[in-house]
Amino acid sequence: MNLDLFPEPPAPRPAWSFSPGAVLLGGFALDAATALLDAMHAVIEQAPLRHMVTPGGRRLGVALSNCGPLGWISDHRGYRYGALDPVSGHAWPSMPRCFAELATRAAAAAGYDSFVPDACLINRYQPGTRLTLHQDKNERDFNQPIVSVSLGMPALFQFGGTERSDPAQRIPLAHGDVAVWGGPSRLNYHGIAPLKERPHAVLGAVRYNLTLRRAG
Ligand code: MD6
Ligand code: FE
Repeated sequence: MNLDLFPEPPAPRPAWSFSPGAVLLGGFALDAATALLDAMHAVIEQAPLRHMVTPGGRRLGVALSNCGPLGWISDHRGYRYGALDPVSGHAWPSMPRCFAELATRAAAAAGYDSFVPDACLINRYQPGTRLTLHQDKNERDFNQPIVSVSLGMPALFQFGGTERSDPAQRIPLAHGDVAVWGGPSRLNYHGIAPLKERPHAVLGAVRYNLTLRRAG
């Protein structure tokens, strides 16, 4: 019998490699999720989530913010990293220690030693939000991996090859999952399929993604 006082723990999902140099660590962030969310909410109180504009004039469906010494920015001039929040004119909020520690541990678990992030993008998705296929190539050193933490509603990660037209795998991402990728997959195209409305028990109809990078 399963009394409510002792709910079944989620079935462990092992780590698996979905492409050379790319590893999905199932549930790796579950133990830290409450601390990560508290810290994230403190960051977005200082640097609110906003819809940036692409160089082509399109409004991004994902709402985003940043913390750490560098933040990712999109505007009519292009995509880049910058030290200042263009909305406030102030430095981005500092990176919470629990973000950096989790990123270093996850990178090591995926085979990337001594990863120290200097930028964290915070992305918010709502039902229907998608992220079209793109490459992450605004960082200086492509030898550094990226650590990506999923919180809240589940999503389908589309993961292609180095050409936009390459076929894409579809990888389910759940609350607490951490994807680490680098090496031969570092410049592969990827995106998020339009989010279905499958509310998370605690967060509701929202998904947050933290991507931790070495940008500078
Ligand atoms: C997301 N992630 O999971 C979007 N990029 O919401 C990304 O675009 C991404 O997860 C580089 C590496 C890992 C990622
Ligand atoms: Fe990306």
